[in-house]
Amino acid sequence: MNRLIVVSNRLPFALDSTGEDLWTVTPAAGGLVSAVEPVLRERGGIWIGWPGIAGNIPKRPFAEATRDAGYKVVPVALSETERDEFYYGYSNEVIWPLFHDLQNFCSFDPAFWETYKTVNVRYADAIADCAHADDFIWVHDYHLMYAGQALRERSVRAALTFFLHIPFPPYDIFSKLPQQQRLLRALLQFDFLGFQTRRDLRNFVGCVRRVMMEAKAVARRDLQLVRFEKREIRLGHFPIGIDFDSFEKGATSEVVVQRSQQLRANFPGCQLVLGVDRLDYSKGIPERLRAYRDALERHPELRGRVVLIQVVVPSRVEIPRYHEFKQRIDRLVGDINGRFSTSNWLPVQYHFRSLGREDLLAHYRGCDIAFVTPLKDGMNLVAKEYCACRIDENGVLILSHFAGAAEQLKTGALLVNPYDVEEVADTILKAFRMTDADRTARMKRMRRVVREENVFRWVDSFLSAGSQLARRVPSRQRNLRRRIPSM
Ligand code: ADQ
Repeated sequence: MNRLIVVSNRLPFALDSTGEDLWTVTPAAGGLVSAVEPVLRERGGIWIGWPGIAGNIPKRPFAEATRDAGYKVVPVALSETERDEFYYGYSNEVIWPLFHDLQNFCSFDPAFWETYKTVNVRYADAIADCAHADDFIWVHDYHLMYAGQALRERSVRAALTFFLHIPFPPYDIFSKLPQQQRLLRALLQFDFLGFQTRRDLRNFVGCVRRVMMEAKAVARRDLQLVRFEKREIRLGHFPIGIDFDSFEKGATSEVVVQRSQQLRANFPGCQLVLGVDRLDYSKGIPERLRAYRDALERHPELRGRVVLIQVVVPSRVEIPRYHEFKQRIDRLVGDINGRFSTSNWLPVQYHFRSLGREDLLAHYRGCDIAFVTPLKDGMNLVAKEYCACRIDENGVLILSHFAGAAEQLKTGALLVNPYDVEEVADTILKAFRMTDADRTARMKRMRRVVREENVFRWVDSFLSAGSQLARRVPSRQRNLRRRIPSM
């Protein structure tokens, strides 16, 4: 078994200073950590990433935080300017909005690209310092797309693989990126590229065909190859899943059952509609609120009989656009509650905070309808977590066509275009009126998919596709590697 080196922007925990030599360690949440952490814990390896504080990394708290990890943790340090220009700047004000088809939200500041490269080179140095020829290097996500190129320049001989957690946009949108060619060239330095869905893979190949004239894309049955600079890069789609059993088991625990009953008891006679999202304009929260308002306006039978529980986790609030976006949500919630509430019914319950795991599970278990309507999303784990927690096989999922999860859950979910306020409003009514038999039939189908295509299968299929490559790479491609000039 090759040694695994996982590389991501953030480590699976964040350090934070709470005063003179006082530190807190907060475990990171989210899909990447819950997918990859158990694998590294079980088989050992190395995790390289940033511990979430700008400036020097304090030795003692870092050592304490990583002592029992079960794998080696290698920190990468970022200065405040690097955090601002690499993380907030290029990653989250250029790539994130562009790859979610929201090019008007981009700030194409040339300084961001320079810092993005500098930081990616630092990650590559950290990898090169500890990598051996037969290691399997797995780089994650949009923050580190340039790392492949920096690794090639360092003649790292291990298998270089990359997985993109967010969507890959179509050419018409990607072509707005000033660094389009440099970025594709950098990505093509990896040996193996994984995407969430067929759509993303197709978009990537389309962009390679249009932008990289010297690359040749070849489709062979279920394998997609790109030939570039005398190398073969393999591509595939690997929809990320969740730890189904752990959500299902958690949802049966006594405390979760009690809290979900409590939640329901707070809103007697109402169906509960749940939105759970990070604060992000890609998640379509204002559009969802407008659709809910339209549903209450045009379908009076819903008034007093549904409650929307919208939970928003604070995220990237340092970026001004996120701050403005929160204010828009606040105003819409105020408008809906001001217009429709009665002495004993408040149509929107809005929480701006992160939920603990038991509360999150209690919300999944206790709510009749999940309202997951991103404008675009790589996958969307909330949709899958909701299904895993519906052990009663009841519950309706309203899901955006533009979430990666739609490809797998379309046989059970009510799919909507999140921009079509009227369609979404009518779908709320449809969900509200749906019979138990229909709910069960749909939920069964979705649970089967989420159970089978779980996170362990995701890791296994990526690693096994990649390990075939690790066996292939030494003989065929390593000889062909040559130094590639920096762009
Ligand atoms: P995210 O954009 O973070 O992930 P998502 O897949 O929905 O989006 O994951 C969010 C996670 O945060 C879920 O596990 C959810 O349980 C948790 N969460 C959300 N709101 C919460 C709350 N209020 N309290 C507590 N927890 C909350 C990126 C991509 C996605 C892709 C994942 C994994 O943008 O498209 O699915 O990576 O690849």
